[in-house]
Amino acid sequence: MNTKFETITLEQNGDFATLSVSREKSLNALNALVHTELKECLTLLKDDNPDNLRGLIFTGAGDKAFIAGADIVEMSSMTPEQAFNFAVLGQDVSLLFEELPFPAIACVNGFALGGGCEMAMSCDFIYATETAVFGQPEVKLGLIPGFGGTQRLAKLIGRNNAKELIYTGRNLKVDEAKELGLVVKVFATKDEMLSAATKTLEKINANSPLAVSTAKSVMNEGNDLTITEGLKVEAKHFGGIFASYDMKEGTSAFTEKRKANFKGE
Ligand code: DAK
Repeated sequence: MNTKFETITLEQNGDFATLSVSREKSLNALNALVHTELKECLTLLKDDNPDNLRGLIFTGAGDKAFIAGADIVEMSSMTPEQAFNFAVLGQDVSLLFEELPFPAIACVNGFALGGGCEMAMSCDFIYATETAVFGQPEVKLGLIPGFGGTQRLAKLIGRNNAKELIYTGRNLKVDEAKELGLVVKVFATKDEMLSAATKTLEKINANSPLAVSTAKSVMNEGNDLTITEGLKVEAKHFGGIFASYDMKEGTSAFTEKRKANFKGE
């Protein structure tokens, strides 16, 4: 696929790829071009997946920041119409991470503020370095979170914790983020984090890709439903997967005491 972007990079490594926001001088702040390129790249991965990827690592260039938020310089001169278009674009990108047919791990190396924290939360889960700092400081700028922060943060760490963070706009060090369940694992260096994320993707990829992708979409769909509605969605997909090659292969391999050879079909 076309990997020639100005503000992001996509590097494939076997079954997986690493997607990085690459505006190190501005601490990888999200401007309209970053969003446009992320949207183009993620749409292609979601719809065509030309390289048959099975997992994505999402990170920021350098060691100082994952993403220090939406680009405040660009936002400061936006008209209401441009701000609306910017919001829609950012929300589209956040939804695309959820709609990818394979897992996406956010690897947070440094500041993940505002839109950066929101993009990390759009991935399936978050790994972070010891230097990672999270926060939704929008109210300090006279804004509110606009790429899903008011919704996703509350679902991830509970409404009261999310309100305290969003109303104060305070930063959160990695230990507290881990304690609250925002971060799953913490690593000493970026390299250690990226190699652990690759190992996690390898472990996931040893399972049925179809089952993993179905679990992802059922869990994301259930996030917006009542428990009764969510269980109906689960039952529908649980039944549907019985028609798959992978289900037959996985259960046969168990009874034949051999390793399953999944195809993702
Ligand atoms: N935007 C633009 N440039 C940024 C930036 C940002 N968010 N964050 C940092 N930079 C730039 C700095 O201006 C500086 O540029 P130069 O002066 O070198 O040209 C360079 O990156 C290095 O930053 P610092 O010199 O400030 O570095 P420090 O180590 O001193 O401080 C910092 C690091 C992360 C604490 C600090 O840079 C900082 O506070 N940055 C802003 C963090 C922030 O407030 N982020 C949240 C942005 S608000 C919406 C949808 C979504 C959103 C809004 C609306 N709609 C629905 C419409 C989302 C809003 C946000 O994300």
